[in-house]
Parts: sequence; structure tokens; C-alpha cells
Amino acid sequence: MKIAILGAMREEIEPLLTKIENLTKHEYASNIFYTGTLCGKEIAMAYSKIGKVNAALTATLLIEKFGCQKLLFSGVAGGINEALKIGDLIFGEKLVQHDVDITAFGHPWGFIPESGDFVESDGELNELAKKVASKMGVKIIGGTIATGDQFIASEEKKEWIKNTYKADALEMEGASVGYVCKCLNVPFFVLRAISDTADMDAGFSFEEFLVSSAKVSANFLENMIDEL
Ligand code: 4EZ
Repeated sequence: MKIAILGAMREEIEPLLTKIENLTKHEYASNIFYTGTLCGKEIAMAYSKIGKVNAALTATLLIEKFGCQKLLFSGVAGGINEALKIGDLIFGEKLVQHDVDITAFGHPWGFIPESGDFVESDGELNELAKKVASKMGVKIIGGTIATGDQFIASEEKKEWIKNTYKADALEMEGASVGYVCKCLNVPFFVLRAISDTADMDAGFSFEEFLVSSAKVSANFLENMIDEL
């Protein structure tokens, strides 16, 4: 079984990229895909570049072109839930596109006709995450992740996303990846370590903690892959 490992930015996959054995590079669709083995398992890996469209395209290719049968996302996020501090881990149990708006027609925020709103991740992978967390002695929470094509750096926008979607964290790829996986019947897992709290200091905090939080997420994912 081939496993897809996806991040949005180079920093998010770099810690795992250096650990791939029998590494092969594939250039396709204006991006680079890496194949090889990690923890003795066959994997295909890429960073999509930021945003929902890039992430959906890359997830689709990892599944349809590279034949991946499970998909694991690793990266950083802005924290909404007060319990989440910088470097803390969250996995998305439910993910939603917070910037979808056809409320003019009476539809709820985030809803797309014949497509829905929240997408649920794979229960078995989420259970494995809890098991691995207790084995490692680290804290992880399962929660709702809100995804949109905006870097959120305002208390007001963050509060709106919190109230509208009961979200615990926000980022720019998870829900689009989840939606692709749901449509293609591929179990998926979205892991994020907090880099900022999406408030007015978010830009600075993100720059300061991107690398360290990305490492926390990647290291946890490696421990999960070892158990797959
Ligand atoms: C998007 N990612 C941020 C990419 C920022 C700058 C060149 C995660 C993320 C995030 N997304 C961390 N904090 C965030 C925030 N406050 N709002 C949106 O997935 C690229």
C-alpha cells in the first residue's frame, strides 16, 4: 500500500524528505513529487504550495497518478481553541471551507449544493494518532479545522470563524484535501501543529514558529507511519 504525505510549504515536508530512502524526483503539473520508502513503507510526497486549489490538485495527483491509497497531511495552523498553544498538535476530525459563501441563496456558510460542508476524516487514522500520542507521551486533540484561501491575522475574523464553524484551528488546505480524498474514497488524516493564534501578531508568530512547529507535526507523522 502506497501512502501519500502532503504538506503545503517546503518547510512542512522537509523534515521527512531528508529521511526518504531510494528517493526519486518526478516533475509534473508545475510541481515536484518525491517517491521512495519511509519507515520501510512505500510513499509518495509533495508540498502543494499554499491554498485550496494547489492542495486539491496535488492530492488528486498523489492518488490518481502515484497510486496512493491513504493520504496524510502534515503542517502548521493558526490556533483558535484556547487550549492550543504554539507547538501543540491538532488533527482534523471535521474540516470545512470557511470562505465558501452562497448565503445569498439561503444556504449556510461553507455549504456547496450536491457537495456539502463538513468533511470527516478517517476514524482509524484518528484512533492511531491518539494511540501514538499516548505512546510518545505528547498531547494531541481532535477537532474542527476551518480552511480558506486567506492567512487570518485578525481577532475579528478569527472570532467569526470560531462562531460560525465551531472551529478549533484554521489553515489554507485541509478541507480541500479532505474533500478530494472523500470523493476518491481514500482515507485521510490532517495533522497540524500550531504556529500562531490567527490574531494581529499572527504574521510574526508564523515566521518565528513555522520551522519548529512543522518539525513537531512531521515528527509525529513519522511515528504514525511507522505504525501503519
Ligand atoms: C496555510 N498555512 C499558512 C501559510 C502562510 C505565508 C507565505 C498555515 C497557517 C495559517 N493559515 C498557519 N497560520 C495560519 C493562519 N493564521 N491563517 C491561515 O495552511 C504562507
